[in-house]
Amino acid sequence: MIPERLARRAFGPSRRIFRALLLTIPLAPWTVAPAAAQAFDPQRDDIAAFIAELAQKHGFEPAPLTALFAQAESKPFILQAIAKPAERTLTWDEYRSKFLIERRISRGVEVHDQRQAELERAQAASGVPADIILGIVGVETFYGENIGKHRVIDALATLAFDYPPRQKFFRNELEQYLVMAREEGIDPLVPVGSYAGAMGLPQFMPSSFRSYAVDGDADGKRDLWNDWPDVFSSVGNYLKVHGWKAGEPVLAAADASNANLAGLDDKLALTETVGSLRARSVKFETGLPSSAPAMLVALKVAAGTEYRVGFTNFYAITRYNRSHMYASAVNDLADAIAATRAGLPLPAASGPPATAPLAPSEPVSGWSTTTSGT
Ligand SMILES: [Ca+2]
Repeated sequence: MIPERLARRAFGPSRRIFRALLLTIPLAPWTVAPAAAQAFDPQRDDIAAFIAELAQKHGFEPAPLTALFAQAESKPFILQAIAKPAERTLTWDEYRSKFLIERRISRGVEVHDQRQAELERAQAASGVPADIILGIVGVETFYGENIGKHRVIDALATLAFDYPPRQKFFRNELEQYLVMAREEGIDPLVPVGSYAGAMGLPQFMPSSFRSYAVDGDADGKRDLWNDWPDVFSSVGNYLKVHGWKAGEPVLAAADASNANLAGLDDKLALTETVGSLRARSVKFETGLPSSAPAMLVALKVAAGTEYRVGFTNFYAITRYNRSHMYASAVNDLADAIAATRAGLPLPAASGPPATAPLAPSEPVSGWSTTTSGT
């Protein structure tokens, strides 16, 4: 699954960065995994304690949980995948070319044409354009073609019990998963997802599923594996809850070649406004008012740096995956799908790269957001 390896988008929404931690512990003992999958021993102290905790907190019967964990397997592949050092940081043009391929655009147009009414309902409910929803699902799983092949129970239990660096995060996700399965009437042995437990077409982690998944077709179930209306509505709802503003743009191409970037904050946050960026002589076009929150997005390309100005909706997409490049790719895929549907030429791959360097005090590495998904 090339996109997952490149982008390390294994966590879907709410994923966290832990690459830096991994790089400091390359010889940690848990990376020396057994060769074959092994069933968990539910009598193991930490697993027995986890079962007791779930029984106390959520009223689960311990016996079925014990039987469940006896059927879950610790997977060496998952431990290897999670501990794999991040690949070289891709430049934006490299990253973009992985996602903005002709088949991903044309398949997005097909899905739109096949499911237009469902997309329009999701758009009406959330304010998020259908093409952005398709952009997310297209980047995440190629519209469901790459949803992952690991049983979610195996992925989460392996990382919760056999991967100490992230055990707190994954024990919580495992807990959320078991509660989710009970709420949704799902056999927890059945769902599959990424090696890190991201589920379904939109790659929601269990905590995100419980908080943001929506029953888009009102059939009484939230099904992000098979039910397209639920997928579309859930992606729209996730972005809406994370601040999407209906009718507003995601970003604008920018010329920062003569801009004053001194002291500009490189955080993935709306630290500027349309007016403050203009005051720095960043040139871009938007109908948004001067007071509108904004951020300068610096995308490293082979020939220099391509600048964009991201607005509130850009920031909302980064709540799905905390990466400038991810949000930019979703935007560009959405634009390409929209242009193709309208019979227009594809938007330019990128603007002319500006070569103006950041001010010396700027942490340049902080600008080149890695593809490590966060
Ligand atoms: Ca449903």
